[in-house]
Amino acid sequence: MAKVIQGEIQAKGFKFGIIVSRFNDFISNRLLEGALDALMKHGARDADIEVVKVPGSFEIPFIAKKMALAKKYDAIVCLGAVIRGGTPHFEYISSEAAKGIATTALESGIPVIFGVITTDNIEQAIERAGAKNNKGWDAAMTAMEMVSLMKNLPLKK
Ligand code: INI
Repeated sequence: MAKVIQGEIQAKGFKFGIIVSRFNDFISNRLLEGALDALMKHGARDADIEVVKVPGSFEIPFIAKKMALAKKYDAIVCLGAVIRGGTPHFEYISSEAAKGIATTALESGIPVIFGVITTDNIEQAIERAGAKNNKGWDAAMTAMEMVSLMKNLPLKK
């Protein structure tokens, strides 16, 4: 039987940075609530979490890179809501946010989690930021699993 390596979903002993976009904050604040709820319910303490607010999702990668390179956090959770309007703006913002977040994770070596929702309309955004289905909660769950997986990987630094 091959050895299977995976992470557990628990926050105890880890430090988390959360970056949240203020644009569409009626949605992104709900994502933040979901993420904080997930972390606290899995053993995080207030002192282990820092929340940084940025103007829009486009600004997330810049701050994510700064925070990741500071080596202060075990994982960074990025939260935002990009809602499609009638212009190509949506495509630029969502693709730069996704690309920048992925690049930051690869370059820094710490998990940087994509919790930016991209939707066609407000209704879809509300649906993904609710009490039952909350992408902020999901992003925090992914962050916890990834930090634990990093610890369990049998690799030298
Ligand atoms: N930022 C978002 O996070 N979501 C959006 O839907 C959005 N729209 O639609 O424009 C948005 N724009 C602001 C953008 O992220 C930057 O803050 C701005 O372009 C300045 O760089």
